[in-house]
Amino acid sequence: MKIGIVCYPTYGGSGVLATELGIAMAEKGHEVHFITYRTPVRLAGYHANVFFHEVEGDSYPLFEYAPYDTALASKMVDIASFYSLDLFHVHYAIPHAAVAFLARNILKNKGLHVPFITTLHGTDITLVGTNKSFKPVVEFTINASDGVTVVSKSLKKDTLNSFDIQRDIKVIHNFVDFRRFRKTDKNHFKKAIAPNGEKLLIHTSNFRKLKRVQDVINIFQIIAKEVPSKLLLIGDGPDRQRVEEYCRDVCQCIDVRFLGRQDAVEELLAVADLFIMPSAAESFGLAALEAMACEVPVISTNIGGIPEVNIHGQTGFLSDVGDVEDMAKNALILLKDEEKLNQFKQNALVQAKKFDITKILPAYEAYYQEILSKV
Ligand code: GMT
Repeated sequence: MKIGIVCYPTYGGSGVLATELGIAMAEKGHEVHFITYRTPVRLAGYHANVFFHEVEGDSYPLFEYAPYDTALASKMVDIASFYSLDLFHVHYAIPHAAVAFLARNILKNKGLHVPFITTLHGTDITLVGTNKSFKPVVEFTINASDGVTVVSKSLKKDTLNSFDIQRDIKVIHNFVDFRRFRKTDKNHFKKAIAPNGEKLLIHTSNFRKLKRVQDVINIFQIIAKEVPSKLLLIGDGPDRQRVEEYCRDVCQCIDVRFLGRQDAVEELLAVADLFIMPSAAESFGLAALEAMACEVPVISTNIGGIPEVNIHGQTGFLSDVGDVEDMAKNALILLKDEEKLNQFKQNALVQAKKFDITKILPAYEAYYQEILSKV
């Protein structure tokens, strides 16, 4: 198949998943064309069968903002026509589903039938999508897509509850690539970070408000009073500065390291004891899955799709959003009992294997075929 993938190229989960999916499809022999405004962060290096097409929006004195949607639609039409694409797979509804709808209609007018599949990832439904500035367009374009997938059962429920949906929606969970995310021997790292055998806690996110990174600091504060520990915070985003200042105020940042964006996050996960995810919204929790693949149990909230990944009392623990005492208490149960911690580490790996890319990829491939068979 010749597949056009449209996604955000940034550190967000939707862009990460879209990129990993595209690369895996290309490795299976499909021709994959990424169409977006910058090289996606996980598209490092050369991959046979992978093309990248940058969307360039020219500025003009009349535009306050360059009209990205129009530039993207034009690029999609150009690439689909020149490379004879079979289908588009667009990730994150806003604005990609509406743009794909436009591109599909322009191509149809030229006698080309290029269907599009929309994958809903989370905040395009739960936060941004229901904003009245976007809702009518999101609802219309979900219904007008040739195929729609969501990344969890929870997100499917949210979509059906928030919009008037007149079509099937297929659940295809997030996945993890074990060639990259697995426990490796990085003990020299551990010695450098935790020289006295302290426990190592880790959080990765894009530091948006809904990630509640300040809760991570508060959880850590409680834990560190009872068990010698270190905390690594990986990532960057709008809340980083505020949280770093808060951290300086409450604990002078002793034992807490802000590492910013890290490409080799799996090397840090490989030495971690617990992953902390106190999010207020999470359609799936890809970062938690990547941690579990590296044998790191997860202390998280019970929101959205997280319970489909992190099993309470087996692979970690679930708490209500904002209940930092409960999350700290749960973390301490594991940190104070080496045998239990090791059991949870093993359970986390077993659970993560259910989401191995080699199991999830065929579901996407079959769905592509199903949509193409209807054209
Ligand atoms: O929250 C992020 O980091 C980015 C966001 C996105 O849409 O780009 O991620 C969403 O998609 C991921 C991949 O499908 C999911 O694993 C995340 O749970 C989801 N984030 C939210 O729902 C907040």
